[in-house]
Amino acid sequence: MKKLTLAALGVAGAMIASTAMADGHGNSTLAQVKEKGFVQCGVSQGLPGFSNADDSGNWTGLDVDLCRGVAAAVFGDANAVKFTPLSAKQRFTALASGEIDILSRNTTWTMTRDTQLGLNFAGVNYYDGQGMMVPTALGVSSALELDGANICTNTGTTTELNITDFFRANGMSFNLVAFEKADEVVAAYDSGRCDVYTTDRSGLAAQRGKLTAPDSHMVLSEIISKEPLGPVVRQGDDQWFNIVRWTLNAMINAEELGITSENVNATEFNDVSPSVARLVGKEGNFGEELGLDNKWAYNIIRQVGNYAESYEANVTPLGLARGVNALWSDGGILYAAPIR
Ligand SMILES: N[C@@H](CCC(=O)N[C@@H](CS)C(=O)NCC(=O)O)C(=O)O
Repeated sequence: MKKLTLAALGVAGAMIASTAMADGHGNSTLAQVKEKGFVQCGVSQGLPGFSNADDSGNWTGLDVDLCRGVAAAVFGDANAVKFTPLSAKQRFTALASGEIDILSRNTTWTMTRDTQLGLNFAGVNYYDGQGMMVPTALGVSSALELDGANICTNTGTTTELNITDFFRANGMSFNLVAFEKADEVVAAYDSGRCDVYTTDRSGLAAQRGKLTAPDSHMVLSEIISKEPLGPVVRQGDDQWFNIVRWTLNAMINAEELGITSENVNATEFNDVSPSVARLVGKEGNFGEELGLDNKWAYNIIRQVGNYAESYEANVTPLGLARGVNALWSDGGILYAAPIR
């Protein structure tokens, strides 16, 4: 397996990506995945609610479910997936080199990541924004009171860039204390080395439980950035891009149509609306056109669930309400293109 530096990717990302996609024999990602019998999914090193392994190595989370959904769509088996834990710094190289088939790791879609790395974002599965956590004992109520603060965060993230912008824009000084591993960031903040822990607000909610005294910390009200988080694939393989994109769309559309892991089975026997018939493969050739079985979305919903089921099982326990991640029809901004 080739090891690539990000600098190399910046120069020749697209070329590297198409080499990795074609595997030297002209095989598509779908063909390679089918041949090995599983999807290799890049995830975080442990972020409760999004991608987190228990003591027996079972992965759960919203990002994990997206990968299980792709496995269900491709193999009819949501367990035909293996997970590669990656730090923020390692993640893009792992995808570009072909070590993983999908990156589903609370990764923010930005313009340079789209244009410089030979990668494509297949959609957004969680709309987030960057926040700041402080010990309640620090006695501040606004980020604008943080002049001169020591700030803990992860390297290789948008977080580092946004916090720099925020402090500069507000004429404040700060000292960045950055680590590659998220657990090192948490440990440093917990030990009092930093006044502030900054990351995506979902990350703050997820990591808070790892602190010695979670209730002695507060998240400030300021949201200093847009962090649209979503799954990423290599450029140059539109079929695989579509499979990932439509797996996400199928989960969101299933929620909108009221189809769940519990009731999808009944769609086989009962009359259903034309939209539901297309989703579950009773009508049309939507699966075949993706290179899959027409039951692709049926299998995703039956085995993994719709977006709401995944959100409620994984993200709701962190205390994060649906908010902007509600469906457009419920006042949020989740809006999946239709299956037709
Ligand atoms: N969304 C941001 C931040 C992603 C990030 O790496 N966040 C850290 C802090 S929440 C993280 O995922 N930690 C978990 C880990 O490294 O396993 C990005 O794409 O750059």
